[in-house]
Amino acid sequence: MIQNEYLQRVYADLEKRNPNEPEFLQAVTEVFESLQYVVDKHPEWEEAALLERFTEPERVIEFRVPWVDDNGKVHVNRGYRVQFNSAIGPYKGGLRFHPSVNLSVIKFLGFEQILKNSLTTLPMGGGKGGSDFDPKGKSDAEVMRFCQSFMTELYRHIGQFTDTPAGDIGVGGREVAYMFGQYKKIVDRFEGGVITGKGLTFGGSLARTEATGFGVCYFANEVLKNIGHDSFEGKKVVVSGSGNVAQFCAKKCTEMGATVIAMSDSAGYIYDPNGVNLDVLFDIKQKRRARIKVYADEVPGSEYHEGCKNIWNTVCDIAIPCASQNEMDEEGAKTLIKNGAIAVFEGANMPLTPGAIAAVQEANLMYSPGKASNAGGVATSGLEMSQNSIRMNWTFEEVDEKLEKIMKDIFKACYDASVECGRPGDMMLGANVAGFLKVANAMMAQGIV
Ligand code: NDP
Ligand code: 2IT
Repeated sequence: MIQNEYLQRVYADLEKRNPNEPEFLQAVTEVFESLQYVVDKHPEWEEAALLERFTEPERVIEFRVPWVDDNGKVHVNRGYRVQFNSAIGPYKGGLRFHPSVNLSVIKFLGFEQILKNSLTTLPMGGGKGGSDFDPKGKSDAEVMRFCQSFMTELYRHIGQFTDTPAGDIGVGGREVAYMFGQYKKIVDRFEGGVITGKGLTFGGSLARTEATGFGVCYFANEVLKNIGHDSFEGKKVVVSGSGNVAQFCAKKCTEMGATVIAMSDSAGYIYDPNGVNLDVLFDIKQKRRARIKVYADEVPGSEYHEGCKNIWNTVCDIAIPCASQNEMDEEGAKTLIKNGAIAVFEGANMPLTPGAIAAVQEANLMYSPGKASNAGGVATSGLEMSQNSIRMNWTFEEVDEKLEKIMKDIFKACYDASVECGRPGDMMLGANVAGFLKVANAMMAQGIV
């Protein structure tokens, strides 16, 4: 519940003006519930209409993306880029290609990205984009033609000092490469810093592919150590999803001594009591682009269950949702709690519904919001841009070391803010407050823009 009068008024107005944007309103509510711990100390924010400006994107771009499939049929998708806030740096954030993409989803992601990027300690503003295009089942040639058409419009809005996109759901190395190729052809310049997640032979950074998933585990490890006086050692972990974030999250927590016993895709989940064989999983997902069901056909002792949400019925110590927004509802969270879980760390953006967050917090589980625990991906995108600017490549170890330090620093910033607000260990509160204060300070300094 938002108690503060100013925040209530801004929210009521936002709700009135954006009635068809439930995901965006959900993300704002979560943040406002935290900001009420600091807003009273800053009457100057209200005078400067700071929260009204903070919740209104600086620019929203929506465009037509026509493309031709392998049979010569013409398709039209919708493209988006929401350039939300540039107070502390150029807009930065991924592109999502998924049929569920709409303006509400892109605005919620762009809004979260402002605070996440602020937490990384790097100079990056917040933005997000994407399309309702579904890359699933499309040939490489179709994906290439779509990416080229998408970039033929997007190119005029981006640049290393303006806005730097990257990947997200449905956008990985293949898509980033096609988009970079088209950008380079149109502008006739090799501008590495225009997009991140590039291939290693054309300006990509070692460890960017691994960064989000690894970062989630580095952050989780800090929470386990400092708040729970515990570690991943010997823990049974459930990781939902089986895409980029889930794969490398599973890899790192296995390295840290845990056993990953279940993973999913949008159709269902696999259970492997012996620990998911990541060589097999990576081959199925990265090389064959096949369904996770194939894993149970190939690995003796494992099982496949239809329905991705049922993954939360698996008895485990730690749950790390790494698929999509609202993938864990209150019922899922309560089942985890009943089964004795000690922690939920978000790998995806906003994977827990408000009811699930309330249940997890009430039961006193360790919890981290995505904007803190998955910030390692965009942080390493920032490191990719740094390398592009200085025209050098750091080793895997160098990047990984910087990533780990950034995740530790984010934990500390969130923890310190939670202490200052009188709720030590509340990582949601800490992340929102620490992320916001830096942006607020910059916005106040820059005048009414
Ligand atoms: P991928 O496209 O690589 O993988 C997404 C995974 O989630 C797939 O297994 C997919 O299954 C599953 N999934 C997607 N939508 C749904 C849904 N509605 N319900 C259930 N399962 C679903 O994406 P990423 O791994 O890159 O992204 C995962 C999450 O992490 C997203 O929330 C993203 O915003 C966030 N994130 C990503 C970062 C990055 O660097 N890539 C950085 C920070 C956060 P299927 O194949 O069946 O669709
Ligand atoms: O949600 C995210 O932080 C991402 N998809 C990564 C964004 C980026 O610019 O690397």
